[in-house]
Amino acid sequence: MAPSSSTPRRRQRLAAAEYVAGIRGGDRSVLARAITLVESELPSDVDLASEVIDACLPDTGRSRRVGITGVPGVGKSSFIEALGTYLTRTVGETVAVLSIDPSSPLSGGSILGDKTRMEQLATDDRAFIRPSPSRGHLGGVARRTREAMLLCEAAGYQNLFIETVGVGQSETTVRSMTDFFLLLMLAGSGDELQGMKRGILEMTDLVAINKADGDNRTRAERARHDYEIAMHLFPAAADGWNPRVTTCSALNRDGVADIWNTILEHRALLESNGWFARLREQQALEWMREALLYGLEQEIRRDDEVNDRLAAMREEVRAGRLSPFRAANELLALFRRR
Ligand SMILES: Nc1nc2c(ncn2[C@@H]2O[C@H](COP(=O)(O)OP(=O)(O)OP(=O)(O)O)[C@@H](O)[C@H]2O)c(=O)[nH]1
Ligand SMILES: [Mg+2]
Repeated sequence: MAPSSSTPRRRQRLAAAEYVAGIRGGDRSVLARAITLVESELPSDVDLASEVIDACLPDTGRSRRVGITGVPGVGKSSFIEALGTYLTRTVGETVAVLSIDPSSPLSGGSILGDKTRMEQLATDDRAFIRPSPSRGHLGGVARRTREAMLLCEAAGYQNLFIETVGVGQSETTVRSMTDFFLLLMLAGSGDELQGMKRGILEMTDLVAINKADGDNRTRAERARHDYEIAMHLFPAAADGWNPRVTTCSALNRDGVADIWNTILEHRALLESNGWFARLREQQALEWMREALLYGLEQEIRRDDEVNDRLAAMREEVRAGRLSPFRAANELLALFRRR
């Protein structure tokens, strides 16, 4: 398939039933078009998108949802290529890959980068790769990723990988929509252990020190040891899973099968102790909360009076003449009075 142009082409929409039938039938081009539909901000598309998602919902929930994070360049895409092809070729399962990259206005570039870094997966019949929606703030991107994920599930993909750059809030968002959270790290100077946001480590199910190859192997083993000690100090998680630390080489495809077995083991544990159902409930509730906040924000943005007042108030707040809290309350009151 030729890389698609980044200029949005307005293609004709299908009817809701056509999207649903295509998705259920595993038609990748219809799936891709349905994802474009849920990514659309056009009010006329929003209702159609909801209709498609509602119809797909009964077919969702059966995949393994895995979040993969780590700093730029740690090897997330290479790892997904290695694990993805392991699943499609050795295990014989299907894989869909989505990414969240809200920070980068240039993600048009990284899309092409990802396609080349996932060369084998990109041309694999059992895989579907969807670049991140490049526009919009995290809330919007998160909503669209969640919905894209459900569409992929309805299309029958057994494993879903969501890649996110580990530099901000996006990990929390990805954590809230996945079952298993994998953090890729590099063996560094050790300073990063201190600098590492504890919050990210605490929500991680598995830390994998990547690029454990060549001269780097020993350092990777040492880093593994350090992280094991650091994570051991965390209070035990309520779900009964003890986070682990391992090493891998996405380049040489070492350790990838072991990591997959860990993901399966985690799933089996959570299913046997009842936490898996709770996890999925939490994901659904979080989706609702996000959709509600997002919808409200959109409504507020569409209100001209509120927007004019908002523009004026920004100046007042910036100059310190008005408290941010008062400004927000006044805007809400104005919105309610409409
Ligand atoms: N030696 C070695 N190099 C690796 C390994 N995994 C990835 N790389 C290299 O590291 C570079 C970055 O890899 P990517 O897979 O693009 O990393 P990424 O985390 O997806 O990067 P962003 O998407 O930009 O955040 C590439 O040049 C890879 O070839 C590994 O296990 N060993
Ligand atoms: Mg990448």
